[in-house]
Order: sequence, then structure tokens, then C-alpha cells
Amino acid sequence: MMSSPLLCILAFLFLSYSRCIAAASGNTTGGWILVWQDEFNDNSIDATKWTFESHCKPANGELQCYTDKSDNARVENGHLVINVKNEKMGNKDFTSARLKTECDPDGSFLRGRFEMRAMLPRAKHLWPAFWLIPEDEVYGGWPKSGEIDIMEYRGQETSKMSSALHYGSPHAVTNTGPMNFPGVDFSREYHIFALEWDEKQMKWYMDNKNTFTVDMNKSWGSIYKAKGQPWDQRFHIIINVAVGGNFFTGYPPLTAQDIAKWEKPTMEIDYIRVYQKATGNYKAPKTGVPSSCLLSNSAQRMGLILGTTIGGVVLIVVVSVVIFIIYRRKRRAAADSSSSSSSDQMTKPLR
Ligand SMILES: [Ca+2]
Repeated sequence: MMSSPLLCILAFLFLSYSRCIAAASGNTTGGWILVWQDEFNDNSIDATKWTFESHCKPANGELQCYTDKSDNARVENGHLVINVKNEKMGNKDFTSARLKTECDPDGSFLRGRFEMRAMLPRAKHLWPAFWLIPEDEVYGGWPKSGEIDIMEYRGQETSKMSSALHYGSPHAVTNTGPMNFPGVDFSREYHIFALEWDEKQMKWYMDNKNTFTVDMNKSWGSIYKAKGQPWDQRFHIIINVAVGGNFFTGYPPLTAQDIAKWEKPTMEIDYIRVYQKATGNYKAPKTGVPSSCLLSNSAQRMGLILGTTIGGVVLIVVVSVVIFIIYRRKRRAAADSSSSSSSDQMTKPLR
């Protein structure tokens, strides 16, 4: 048995080491291991992690088209900036961006700590969100397979935000409603929005203060066969800024005067990080990425076209070279055989 002073020294060293590791990983609570991150420190959006959803068919009665243009989403000074613009596209008056990790083979997660440090818009009827959507719709289409909203916010209420779960059939919601944070202005300061999700609970945090807790281990509706469903599957991350829509039901509609007064129609994201624990049930089979991922943004489309073109040219060159080599060999063989036959003739003794 070790003497107690030695135990004390070892315990002190172990605790200091643990704190050191936690501090180095930017983590505050025990046991979380960083498994995925984007610090947005490169010159451009990392296409291996993020896929743009570009379309003019928004849900929820929203007013924007989503694009993959740098006007709407770009990396700037170590941050991802999503910028809403008041410009015509299709039959919409606004453009914005919505990005997802669905096409990253490592970008979907069963449980974990999901964390975003961001500054939000200051503009009436803008609706930024940091949320999770099921990778595979194991329990059916939305909302049966679930939706986890880590942060939603209205651009005219800069000290409020909300969190929610959507699930079931008929559609059920468990949510906070707008939570007020006196003294906070989400549009002027960076704050950390986080969800910790394990088999027992989901716990939401704002700047590491617990704002909302939901028990997982219960029935979430008659369409599910076991407790904890649909929260037992992989989910991927979505970040976007929408304009208007039914998130603003009961609010006066957006006017041209409101748009003229928009102070900051942008969301700046410093980082997004995902942590899991070494122990605990964080395992789920990977099911690959959907084939739609290959054609989901113009950069990837260009890459595909370029790759196909280069591949085609290389194939034509290789086939041509092979045909040329075979042709030359045949010609050489024919020439050799004709010269040998003529030399045979020359050496043939006269009868
Ligand atoms: Ca950053």
C-alpha cells in the first residue's frame, strides 16, 4: 500500500494533467474528446465538410433562395460568414446560404456534444439556426425521424434564442420558446451554443450555462417501438440563415422600411466542434453518403465535369498509344517476315 503523501502527490499530478488536457482541447466538462471540427481558418469553405443546399424552394413559408455564391457564404478572418442579401432570384426577394455536413462521411453523429461559437444577425425577420437532421430517415420522413434545434433566433430580438425537438406523427414539439438573456446581445458578441446528448438526456447550454434539459429514456410517441427513438440514430449538422416564414407567425410582416434598417444581415461563425466520450454508446453504423451529394453544389458539379473530362482525355490518350504500339509491332513483324522471306529467296540455291 502506498503512503498517503505519495498518493496526494500522484492525485495532484493526475488532476493537473486532466485539467491541462481539458484546457488544451478547449473543453470544460470531463471526458469529451474532439471528434470533428471546423475552425474556419482556411481561405475558403472546406468542401469535404460542407455542402451547400442551393434552391429556391424553402420550407416554412420562408422568403429566400439559397445559393452557393461567396456573396452569401464565405470564410473571412477565421470565420464562416453567412450573408443575407435583398436581391431578386427566381420568385424570391432574398438570397442566403444553408450548409450541411451530410456529404462528409465523418459528418454525422450519434450523440455527443455539439458546439458553435457565433455572432448572430441584427435584422428584422432574419432566422439563423444551428440544428441537426437525421442522416437516414429510419422512422420515416420529417418529422418522424426527428429534428434537433440547438439554436434558433429572431433578428429583431437580440437577447433571446430558443431550442427545440421536432418528432412524431402527428408532428410534436418539445421546445423552450424564446428564452431571454438579460444583458446579452447575440448580434454584438460571440456566444457558445451547445447541446450535450447522451442515452439519458439532452442538455442545451448557452456559454456553458444549462438552459434546457430533456430526458431521452421515454416513449416519444406511438409510432416508435422503443424508448429513446427516434434519438438513437446518426444526425448531421445544418447551419443557415432564413428570411421570414412561419417562425415569425404573430409578428408584423417584413416591410421595405424594415429591410432598409437592417443593421447586420450576417451570422459569423468562429467554429463548430463535435465531441464524444470514450465510454458510452456513441457507435452507429455508417451508411455512406447519398448519391445526391455528388451533384449538390456547383463547385462539386464543376469538379465532377472536370474530373470526367480529364478522365476521358487520359483514357483516349492511353487507348491511342496502345493501338499505335500494337500497329507498329504488327508493321515491324510484317516487315521482318517479308525481309526474311526475301533473304530466304536470295539464299535459296538454284536448282
Ligand atoms: Ca475560427
